[in-house]
Amino acid sequence: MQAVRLTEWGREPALAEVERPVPRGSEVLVRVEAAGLCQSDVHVVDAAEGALPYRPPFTLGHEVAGRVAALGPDADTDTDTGTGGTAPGERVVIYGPWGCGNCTRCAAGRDNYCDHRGDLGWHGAGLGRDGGMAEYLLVPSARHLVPIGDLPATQAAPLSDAGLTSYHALAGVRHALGEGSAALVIGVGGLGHLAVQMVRATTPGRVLAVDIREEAVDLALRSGAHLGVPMGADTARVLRAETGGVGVDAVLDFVGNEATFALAVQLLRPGGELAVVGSGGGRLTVRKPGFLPAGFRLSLPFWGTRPELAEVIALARAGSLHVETEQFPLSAAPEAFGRLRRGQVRGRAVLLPD
Ligand code: FEH
Ligand code: ZN
Ligand code: ZN
Repeated sequence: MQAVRLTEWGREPALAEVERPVPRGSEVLVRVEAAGLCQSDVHVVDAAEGALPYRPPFTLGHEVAGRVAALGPDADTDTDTGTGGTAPGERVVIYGPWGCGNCTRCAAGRDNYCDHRGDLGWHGAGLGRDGGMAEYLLVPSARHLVPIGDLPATQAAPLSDAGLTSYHALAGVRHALGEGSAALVIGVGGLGHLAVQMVRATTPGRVLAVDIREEAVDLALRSGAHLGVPMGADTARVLRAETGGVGVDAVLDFVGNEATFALAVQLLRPGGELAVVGSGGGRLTVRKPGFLPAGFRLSLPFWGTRPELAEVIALARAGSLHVETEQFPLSAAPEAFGRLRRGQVRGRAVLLPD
C-alpha cells in the first residue's frame, strides 16, 4: 500500500510502497478515507535527531477517518457499549493520542495524559507509530475508534485533532464563559476557526477573534465571531472597547508567542483564564507581586480525551461544526507540507488516498 513515510531525521517525508498491515489480537485495520495534516507533522519532520523519542521509519498522520476493514481475533465487537466495539464496514474517526492502555488515565479514555507517555517512545498514530497518511491504518484497539455515521471523512478527520484539541482547551475555560462573558480566540487557522464555532455552539459568550492574516479574520467572522480584528498596534484598545472596557473572561491562544501572551494578559479580566494551545515558544513571567490580573489562571492543554472526541463528532453531526479544508491527493503530500510550511493553507489540509 502507499504511505507517507518519515524514513530518517532531517529527510523530507516521501510516498513509499509498504506492506498492508494485518490486524492481530485486539487490533483493528481501518481503510483510510481522509488524513489531516497538522503543524505538528511539520515539527516532527523538522525535528533534529534526538529531539523526539520517536524512531523512524514510520508513517505520518495523526488525524484520520475511514472505514473498518478487518479486526483481529480479540478485537472488541460489542458496539452497544458506546465506549469501543466495532464491526467491519463501520465508518469511524480514530482517537490519535494512544497511551499505554493500562493506567487509570488510559482506562478513562484520557490517553492524552497517560501516566507513561514519557516512556512509550511514541505519542500515537503517526507520532512514532505508523499513522494514517496511508491507504490503511492499524489501530491497537477498538477503544480508539469513534463512530461517525454519515459524517464525511474529510470533516471527521480534522475533528480528531484540530477539533478535539480546540474542544479540550475550551472545556478547561468554559466555566468562565457564562451570560455576558466574552472569549478571545487568537489565531484563526485550522484550530482557531473551530474554536470560534465551539464557543458559539456551547457557551453564551461573545467571541472576539484576532489574526495577523486578513483572510483568517474573514474566516473567523464566517465561523461566527462577533468581531474580528487584525493583529496590530490598536488591537488591545479595539478589543477592550468591544467588551465595554472590562476585558475578556477567557483567551484561547492558538499561536503562543510573546506578542499573543502580551495581548492576552492586557485583555484578561480579573479571574480570567488563558489556555495556551499554540507552540509559538513565547514566555510569560508569572510572579507575585506582579502584573498579571488577580485570579489569573493558565492552562497548557494537550490534545483531548476520547469522550470529548465523541462530543465533538456529535456537535458536527448536529450541524454545529464545519471544518474549512483544502484537499490534496495522498500523492501530493509533499506539496501540502510545503503549503502548510508557508502558511498558505486555508483552514485544514486533508490528504485523500489516491
Ligand atoms: C501531537 C504530538 C506532539 C505534540 C503535539 C501534537 C498535536 O498535534 C496534537 O494535537
Ligand atoms: Zn496535531
Ligand atoms: Zn496510560
